[in-house]
Amino acid sequence: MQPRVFSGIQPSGSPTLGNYLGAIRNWAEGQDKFDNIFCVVDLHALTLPQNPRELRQNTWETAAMLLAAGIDPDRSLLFVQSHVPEHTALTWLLNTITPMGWLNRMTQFKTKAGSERDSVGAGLYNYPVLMAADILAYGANLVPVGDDQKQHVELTRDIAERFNTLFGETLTVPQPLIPEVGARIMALDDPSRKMSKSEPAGAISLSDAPDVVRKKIARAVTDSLGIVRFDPSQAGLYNLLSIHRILSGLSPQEMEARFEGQGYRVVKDEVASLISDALKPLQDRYAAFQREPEIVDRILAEGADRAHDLAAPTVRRVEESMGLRARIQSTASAL
Ligand code: ATP
Ligand code: LTN
Repeated sequence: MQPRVFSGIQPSGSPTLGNYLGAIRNWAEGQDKFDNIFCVVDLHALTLPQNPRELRQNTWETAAMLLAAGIDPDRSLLFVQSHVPEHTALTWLLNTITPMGWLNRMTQFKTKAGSERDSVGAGLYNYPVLMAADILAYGANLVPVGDDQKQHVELTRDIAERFNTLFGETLTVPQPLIPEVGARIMALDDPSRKMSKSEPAGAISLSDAPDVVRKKIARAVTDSLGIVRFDPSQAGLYNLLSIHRILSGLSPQEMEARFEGQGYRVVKDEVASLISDALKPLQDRYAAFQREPEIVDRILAEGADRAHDLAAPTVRRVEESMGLRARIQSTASAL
């Protein structure tokens, strides 16, 4: 049996180049190697204020973008998180065994809550437990994510292990799958911050037209050294060269040789062209889904049914283990 992969993306805005290079592209490429489940995590998006109409629109767009980026419904299960009630049911059960101290350590909460710690919704604090429920409900073995989600996958492992210790072997302990390059694409306007769809100023959207891409890359923050080196201390340039590297397939040495004696303008022009070339086929397929939106709706409806069939037995086992229901199987342990 192939290892099972589960991953998710929030419909909190327009998917970005960071989402694509850090996650979506790898999901699409791994489809033949794994048993794949991908989810548009709308309940996670609700952890920060959303306009209901925009959330509905972003959920559809994100799903259509995943399909346009090569997620193939014949090889992967694609659905919307809120359509499958097992996610919230399992979240509550896992909440009861997750120590507050573990959640207090989550850096994403600290970044997203900022100085508003007392006024943000409790859902933002619980966010990682919902993510653990997403993964554990399907018994996923691998979780392909960008670098920023590593801590949440580690927490998911801890929760699964704790559950198994308390109630007997029930949950599969997953592993993160983080790409060697592209795991952390930085914001164009501030290379110390990650590119993020909820902060569109520094982001390239997957639907940006070539002239928009060119303008955004031309304005990307670099430095005044004027030397093209693949060196993390030149953060802005390093970010552009990392994007180049993934899309062109050139090694750092090859890139340094190619740009020797050239200014940053040349690098930026090439990076912009590489991005637009990579996005073109995706944008064409996306436009086709916009013309026939019911195709996407049907894929999501079927996905939700299949996801429910997969998740329900796990949640049932968790409930049985915790003493909420009578056990069905006669082979149950003495617990
Ligand atoms: P938000 O801005 O709402 O926090 P986001 O753009 O950070 O959203 P998510 O939906 O939280 O994106 O993440 C989807 C996937 O994309 C995750 O696997 C995440 O690790 C990855 N990802 C997000 N941003 C980047 C980035 N800048 N570089 C690489 N991977 C990224
Ligand atoms: N928290 C993730 C999105 C997410 C996810 C998941 C990723 C929600 N559930 C399960 C992997 C597996 C993020 O990218 N911000």
